[in-house]
Amino acid sequence: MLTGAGISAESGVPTFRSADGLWNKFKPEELASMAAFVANPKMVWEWYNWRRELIANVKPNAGHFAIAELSALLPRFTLVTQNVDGLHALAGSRNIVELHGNIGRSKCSDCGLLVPEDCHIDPSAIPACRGCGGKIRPDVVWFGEMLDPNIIDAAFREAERCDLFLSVGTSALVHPAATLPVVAKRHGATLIEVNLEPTPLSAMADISVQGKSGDVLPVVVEALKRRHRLSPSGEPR
Ligand code: BJW
Ligand code: ZN
Repeated sequence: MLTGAGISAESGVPTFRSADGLWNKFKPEELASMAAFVANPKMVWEWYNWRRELIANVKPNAGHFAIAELSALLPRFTLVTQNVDGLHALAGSRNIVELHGNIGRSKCSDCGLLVPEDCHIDPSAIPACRGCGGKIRPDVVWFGEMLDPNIIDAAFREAERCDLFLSVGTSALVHPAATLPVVAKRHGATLIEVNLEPTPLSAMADISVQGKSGDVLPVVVEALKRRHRLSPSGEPR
């Protein structure tokens, strides 16, 4: 399963590319890239602090909880999320692969050393890494940066061997994440998409449902439970 910003929209987290999205005033590369951080680290940290605060004050929604239920019901389940908000974990999902990092963590922009504790960063006085003196940045994946090879390899392995791939709330524009459903489909998986609007995936999906994930996913979970006659332990009845 792959999720994107749309799954958190009903929790009040703005998406990236919708009309009222996070990128409205800026192009993605103007904030989520190393070039932006080098040119204006204060602005980039102000933006991340604003988002950290927003995320700290929201809760998982019915879509997150439906996915958590699915993760408990199915014996083999992997949730690959592009989101950095940690709401899937809060909802109780298991086996989460965070492709683009986590906004709650910080790391050194030079050597990658993780800041051990959650800390507030003052954009006017960005702390230096205790290992090498580099500037501290959010531990997320920016445009032009490699994803953690172990993480992306694990995601592709799961896409290749799954029977059913759900793509939920993603515009399917950002790679390599957007390649995962294509790979799953090529390897014979059934592809189901849930999104408010059509995406580049819609034409190849076996089922493309247009609607809010918080409305659609609980229905999908109930249907899967009925179809596979799963007991709460995930074993066939
Ligand atoms: C709802 C809803 C509701 C709303 N219910 N639905 C191949 C082809 C072309 C380009 C590339 C390529 N491979 C790599 C690239 C370059 C680039 C890229 O993909 N560019 C494209 C934009 C063209 N990729 C990269 O740079 C990646 N790195 C990489 O590939 O490295 C390789 C490399 C090799 C050698 C040298 C160097 C590098 C890294 C990508 C990192 C993306 N980072 C961000 C920021 C993360 C940190 C942060 O959050 O601040 O990740 S950008 C942003 O986009 C964020 C998201 O995770 C990601 C995806 O967005 P998402 O989740 O799809 O959100 P939206 O807003 O786009 O869509 C929301 C959807 O929800 C909409 O469709 C709505 O309709 C829907 N929706 N409400 C259901 N209630
Ligand atoms: Zn460092």
